[in-house]
Amino acid sequence: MSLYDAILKGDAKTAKEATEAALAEGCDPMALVHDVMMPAMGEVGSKFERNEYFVPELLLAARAMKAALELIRPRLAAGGIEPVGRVIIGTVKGDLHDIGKNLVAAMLEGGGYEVVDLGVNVDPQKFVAAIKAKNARIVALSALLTTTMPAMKTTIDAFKSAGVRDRIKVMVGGAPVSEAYAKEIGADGYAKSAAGAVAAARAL
Ligand code: B1M
Repeated sequence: MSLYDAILKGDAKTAKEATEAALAEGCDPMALVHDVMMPAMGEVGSKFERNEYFVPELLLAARAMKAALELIRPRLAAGGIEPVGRVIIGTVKGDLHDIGKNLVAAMLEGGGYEVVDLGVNVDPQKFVAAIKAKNARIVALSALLTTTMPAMKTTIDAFKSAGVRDRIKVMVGGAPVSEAYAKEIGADGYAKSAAGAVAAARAL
């Protein structure tokens, strides 16, 4: 079974084996992510919209995608570059999607950033505490749901209330987020993709 089909069917074991085989054959890890894994997740999402898949199938597909990404992540992060700065990353409150956020974290690590990953469903106050404790210059917020995008604004507002907004640059991203939305909520940067996140962090 191909890696694409393994993710589509939620078969983590086969996804892992197919990824190992592709990497052993010399496939570019980033090409695997963009040309095979993300299209497979896209099809999973389309099936969900057509009521052919339900939440259990999404979970299985996510598990298969994560199994494959576990093998790819060290290669993305193996830049061997001196740390250029520290980034705090998390998926905003109410949102449990973390595959894209994990990819962004891996790309940032590969780009030489030290990444503090707060996980998913992160309360604004948890971001505030991390900013105070970790002396990071950039905070990266991810959201995958139209219903959790407003939590990005709530989080930025919490930075202002806590008096830490001026210490950091805020970068936002995730499938429903746009550059216009980033400006509207007062973020400093926006990236459409994981690779774009590295360029956005550098610009900030
Ligand atoms: Co959910 N889900 N989901 N889901 N899910 C979507 C997002 C959805 C589009 C599916 C659909 O209807 N077609 C839809 C959202 C619709 C909307 O908001 N309008 C949806 C829904 C509705 C839901 C639930 C509400 C379903 C329900 O319970 N009825 C529920 C919500 C739970 C919650 O969060 N509170 C839910 C749950 C789940 C699972 C938990 C089952 C699972 C997630 C598991 C996990 O992440 N550990 C899941 C999955 C897997 C998906 C889909 C199928 C795949 C998401 C994914 O991983 N994509 C998704 C449909 C889709 O995307 N086609 C869907 C691959 C990933 C690499 O891409 O995350 O876009 P992405 O990340 C990209 C960019 O966006 C960007 O870089 C990444 C790589 O290039 N990026 C950033 C991301 N963050 C960034 C931050 C940056 C910069 C770039 O800077 C800071």
